[in-house]
Amino acid sequence: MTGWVADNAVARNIRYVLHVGDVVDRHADMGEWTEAQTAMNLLDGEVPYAMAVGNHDVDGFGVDANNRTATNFNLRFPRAKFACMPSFGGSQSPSTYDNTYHLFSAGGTDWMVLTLKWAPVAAELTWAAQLVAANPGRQVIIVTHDYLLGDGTRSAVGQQVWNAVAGVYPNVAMVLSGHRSVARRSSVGRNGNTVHEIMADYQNPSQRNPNGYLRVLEFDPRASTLSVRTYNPETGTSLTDPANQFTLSGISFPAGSAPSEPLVRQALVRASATSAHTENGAARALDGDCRTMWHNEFQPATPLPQSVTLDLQRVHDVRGLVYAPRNDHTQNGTVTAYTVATSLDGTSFQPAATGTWPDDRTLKRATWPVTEARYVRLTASAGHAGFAAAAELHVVYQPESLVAQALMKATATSANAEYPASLAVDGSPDTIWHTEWVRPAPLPQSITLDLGSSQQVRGLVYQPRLWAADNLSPNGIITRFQVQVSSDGVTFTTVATGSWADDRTTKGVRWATLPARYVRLQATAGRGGYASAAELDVVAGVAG
Ligand SMILES: [Ca+2]
Ligand SMILES: [Ca+2]
Repeated sequence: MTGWVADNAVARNIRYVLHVGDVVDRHADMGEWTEAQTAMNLLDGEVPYAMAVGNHDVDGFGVDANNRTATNFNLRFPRAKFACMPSFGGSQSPSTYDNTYHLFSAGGTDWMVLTLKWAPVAAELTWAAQLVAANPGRQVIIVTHDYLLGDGTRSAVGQQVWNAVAGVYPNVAMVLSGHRSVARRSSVGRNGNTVHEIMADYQNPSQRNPNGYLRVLEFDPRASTLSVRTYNPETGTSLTDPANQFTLSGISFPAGSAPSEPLVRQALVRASATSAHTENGAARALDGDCRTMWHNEFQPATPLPQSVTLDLQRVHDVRGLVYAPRNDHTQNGTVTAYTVATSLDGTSFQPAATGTWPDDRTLKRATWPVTEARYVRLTASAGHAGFAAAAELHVVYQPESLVAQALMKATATSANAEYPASLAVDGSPDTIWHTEWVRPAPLPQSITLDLGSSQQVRGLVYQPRLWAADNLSPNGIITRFQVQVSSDGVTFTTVATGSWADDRTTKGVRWATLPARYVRLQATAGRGGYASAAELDVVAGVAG
């Protein structure tokens, strides 16, 4: 389930993962916690996530209804792991991850996700109410375990949450819950705003189906809708009845004012350092865990400056770096003077930003004008006690503008009848173009995109076919390619040649901006001797 989310994160623009609680069935069974931890860890460095504590997750479950301490939940999902994430807002208790809030911007709207522990007590509800009131510019999604009953009315606990928070403030958009079964309602809050209350819980001890379902919530700001699908990545099946697949209209997407900070997924970045202590390699700054860090060698000490170089593995339009210092028993290594440089080739670096940061534990940022780069290098010229360390590093990018797929026509030199070229530009990562295999067409084969008119173009984004339960084949992942462009569809000029990793991650290539109406991707090598593509996009506009 979480593996599917990670695999689909870029292709589907998945911004957050929300767990409605009951991480385990038996809170005292550490084997269950280990399994849950292994599953959730697949999201580390991929997609940020928020988790609500369920009744099965607390120490008193089945024994003492008043004991709501969640010892093992906090042992396996400790606040300290998540505290330095850019979207982590804070928690009700400074020491637990029981009630948390998360801030991010998506689709032009500022959001707040608020997790409330199962059956929140008065102090927790007050904390939540104050937060919602203090953030009137944010649309709030409350995630709490017990809220609705199977008939769509609120449970006693749910009614308390409604009375204290969900029904009180005009900026509450929805309440997501689990605990029982499937139900939903839309209510009007005290201020006239619509609050969508949605429960989803798929549990059945005797059979895999209906277990293993997740909800995919797709927000469409242009249509003001929220589409909800229910999908099982293990079986590849969806539940399509109206209780499990529906579209809510009239969703409010007010324009946000918080600075948007799109981050390159850390899991796709590779890091190297000029110096690292054995236990503190550069990759520790990209693992989605605030407790681990890159640290320059200190046995024996290596003098500053030292640097970490991040390889984004493809060119992005980058404009910033977020630096999380260590947050443990010492501040040794907190970077206080820095330089950032960027590079297209990993050899020639241009300075992007230089400055100083306060010697404390807060998140730091460096920003610079948007520039094309595959490599971002942070050099620490001064640090606490003469060391350099980083708990986490994130690269901020500017989403590239893409040529509208709706205006494109795609043709290919070879295509299986059920996998035509048009499926590479239909906006769905689930559908693919694939070269013929009934009578295999040997590579090279190519797909040509007619943009409909001449455009300024500077790159191509290639989404290989994704993992799908009903089709595990990786055949056709393009591993060596050429890109050619043309103004008339007859004479083509090669603008890029290269290779891509033989995996399902989103790939790209850039070239110097030029006008073209036709863009052709020629596959010179591909998995199994085939070529396929789930989606192709053309990067429009001028670099920078
Ligand atoms: Ca780390
Ligand atoms: Ca497609």
